[in-house]
Amino acid sequence: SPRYACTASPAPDLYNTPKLGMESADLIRDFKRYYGTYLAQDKGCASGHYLFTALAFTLRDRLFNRMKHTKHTYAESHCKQAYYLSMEFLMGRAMGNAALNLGLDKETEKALHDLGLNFEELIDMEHDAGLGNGGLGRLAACFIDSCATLQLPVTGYGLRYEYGMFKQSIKNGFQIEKPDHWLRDGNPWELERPEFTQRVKFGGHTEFHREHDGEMRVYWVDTNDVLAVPYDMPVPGYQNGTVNKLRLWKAAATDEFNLEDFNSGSYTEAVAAKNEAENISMVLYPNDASENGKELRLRQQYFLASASLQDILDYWVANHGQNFDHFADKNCFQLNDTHPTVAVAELMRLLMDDHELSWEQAWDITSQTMAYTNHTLLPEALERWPVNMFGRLLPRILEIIYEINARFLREVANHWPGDKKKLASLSIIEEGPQQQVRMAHLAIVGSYSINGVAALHSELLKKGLFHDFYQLWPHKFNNKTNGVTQRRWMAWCNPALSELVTETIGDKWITHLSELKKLEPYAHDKTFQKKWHDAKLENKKRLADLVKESCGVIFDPEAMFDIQVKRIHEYKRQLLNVLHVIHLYDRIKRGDTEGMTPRCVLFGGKAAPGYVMAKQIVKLINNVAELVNNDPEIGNWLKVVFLPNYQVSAMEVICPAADLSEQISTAGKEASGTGNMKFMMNGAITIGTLDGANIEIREEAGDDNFFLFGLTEEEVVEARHGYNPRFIIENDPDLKRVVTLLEAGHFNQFEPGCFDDVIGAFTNPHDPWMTVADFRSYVDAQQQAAEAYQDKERWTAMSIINSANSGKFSTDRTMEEYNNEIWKLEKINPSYD
Ligand code: B1N
Repeated sequence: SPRYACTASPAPDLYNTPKLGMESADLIRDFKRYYGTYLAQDKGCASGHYLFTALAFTLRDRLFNRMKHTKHTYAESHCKQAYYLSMEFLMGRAMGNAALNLGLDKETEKALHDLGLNFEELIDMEHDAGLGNGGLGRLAACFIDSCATLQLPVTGYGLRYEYGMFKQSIKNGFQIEKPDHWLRDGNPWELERPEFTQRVKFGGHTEFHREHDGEMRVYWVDTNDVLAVPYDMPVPGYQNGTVNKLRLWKAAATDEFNLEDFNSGSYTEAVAAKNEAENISMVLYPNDASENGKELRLRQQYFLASASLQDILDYWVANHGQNFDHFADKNCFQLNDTHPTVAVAELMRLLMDDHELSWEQAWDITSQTMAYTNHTLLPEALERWPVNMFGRLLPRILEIIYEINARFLREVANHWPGDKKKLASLSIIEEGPQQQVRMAHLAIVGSYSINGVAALHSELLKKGLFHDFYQLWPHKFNNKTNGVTQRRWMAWCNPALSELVTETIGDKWITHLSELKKLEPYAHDKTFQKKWHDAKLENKKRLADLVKESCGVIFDPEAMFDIQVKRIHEYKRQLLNVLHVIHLYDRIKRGDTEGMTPRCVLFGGKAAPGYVMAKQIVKLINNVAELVNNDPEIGNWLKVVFLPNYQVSAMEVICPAADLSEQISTAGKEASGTGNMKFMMNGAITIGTLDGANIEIREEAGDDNFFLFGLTEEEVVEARHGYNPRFIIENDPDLKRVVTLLEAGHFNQFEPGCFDDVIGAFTNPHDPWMTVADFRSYVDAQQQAAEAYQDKERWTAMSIINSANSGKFSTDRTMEEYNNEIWKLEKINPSYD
């Protein structure tokens, strides 16, 4: 593997220390010790892998010391703590962030330089920790970053997947998936903590026994247990001494699991059976915003919930014994969507069966500590588990859910006397040919707070999906508009812009993003504009290099960079973007280039492996790109690429380089979006619908600094009746030509019928995404954007104004709101020096 091959740089001289400041000298001392002694490398061949690892260990020492200290400070203060339970933490790379947050980025660069090494090259060695699908997983990563920076005592709990999000490559225009064995070369950022191993039960049955004291007790027996081994990853705050913890569970087989078979003479079969247990944390399910109902997924969810809660209860018992009187004042659990929601029933079980609390005591604690965040309205993402499967896998948990439901339905009956329909529609158990457990209902019944992730989304939850629950418990519902951390998404990934911003308004924006507002007075300042434009140009060159390397296509940095990167999904409407690209192609071919701006259109994103339509859209983008890029008549007017394997580290190069940010989902479908915020922060201008957080982005940027198009959510609902895409196509000559090209097979000349399904989808009167309905206003908005781009001063002013008004979209603000309105934690300063 090239990872272990000799690098261009020679091995560092281990015996000669350059004269440097204290910090750098310490870094060099530790780096050399890890490289030369711990990793036993010597002079001659330097391999990137060992250099990377030595530097990671050097930084990791500093992180773990602070992490220990932070933990002790929390323990001594007896503060309330919050736990963020999530099936996904899309962390990306850790090294650059660690150096920045430790305040060692400059020193590290200098120290390595003095050793003849290049920091950036080492940073590029790191595998992304791709333990998430997209927005939901990356949000969790930004949240814990902000909590550490705000010095909030918050711990993340997740799964240590052996295989993260698959690696995507493109062959013949089609997406190919390859496994992402991100741990193969070791993960220097984690620390195994076998002493905190937990045991998680599956299967078996329950038995009820009356004890000597006359109390009934429940025993869940004959189970197949799996061990949960924790691995801790440090989560550093920004230069404040706080390092919080992300605890990820790995599944391991118990020994007795194997023993039964062993004794019956099948030793090898017994050892092989380990797989069944260890499979639980093997792979991340790669479906964004859709559920597949597989039993292994439910196993994963229960494994996360049970291991995490047992860990937290052990910590409680170690400090308070079996007295749970103040447990609810000192703990709270934020559920990242319904994925960890089985925690509601698991906490009941642990408190009753293991800690001998009554139902009432356990329910008071559970319903005062659980809080649920909803991330989507799409019906295909709502989790439901067949009661049969649930009962087989988690019999005790199902009993508890039945009891929660029985008590809840009594409350419903009191609220709506005699209303059978309400009982059926609100019940946690869905009746029908196949009974199902509705996880969202369990989450709502069990939680004291329920929030959406952008203003519109939270309103739609109350109006639609959870309307009846809102009638019952209006006080539980609230909004928490998403954000992103400006440490990674500006300070780290956009050094050119960051330096300019800091030299202009100081560096407070790194922890107080609203400070960016102070840039607004410079929006029309010629000198400042020039510097802003130069920074953008530098970033565009960096992206052009990446595009050239991975797609073999030349992007002209002077052209408009028009970018849509996100999961491939019909509701996100990459298809609408392609139709516009085809429209531009058609205009150029007809010589109608008046008012046109040279554009480089970049697509990126993964399609879920089983999502056939999404994969065909990927193929269409690639076929259109192939034709456009190789047509001399098109020349520099238009370039189109599909950048393979879009991931966190790619976004770090992409978002600083964007001019135009595509946020074009069907209104009402994108709960929030967070890519939109990264682009805005880095000075891109949004072309978008009134959907999710776009609405708030436009409010902050001002109507003049946003290219709005498309139906509103209410208009979408309205326009569904009598929707006739064929009629619209016939009456719009531009669209008509686009569709004619597609139907003539112009983009699939040697692949007949290849796009029939795609064409069928957007021309169907039942197309839920209403692509054709928004085509005209989209094309018009694109034309406005093209014209605005030609006026360099105007565009640069718009760019500055967008960035200046992005303060709201920091997760620092989001976390302050979660804390003030849901968690109510006090900030703890570990004052580490
Ligand atoms: O969560 C993001 C939002 O910004 C996006 O708008 C939203 O689409 C995204 C099941 C999901 N919603 N639901 C999921 C992911 C994985 C899975 O297995 C659902 N992802 C979102 C952050 O709030």
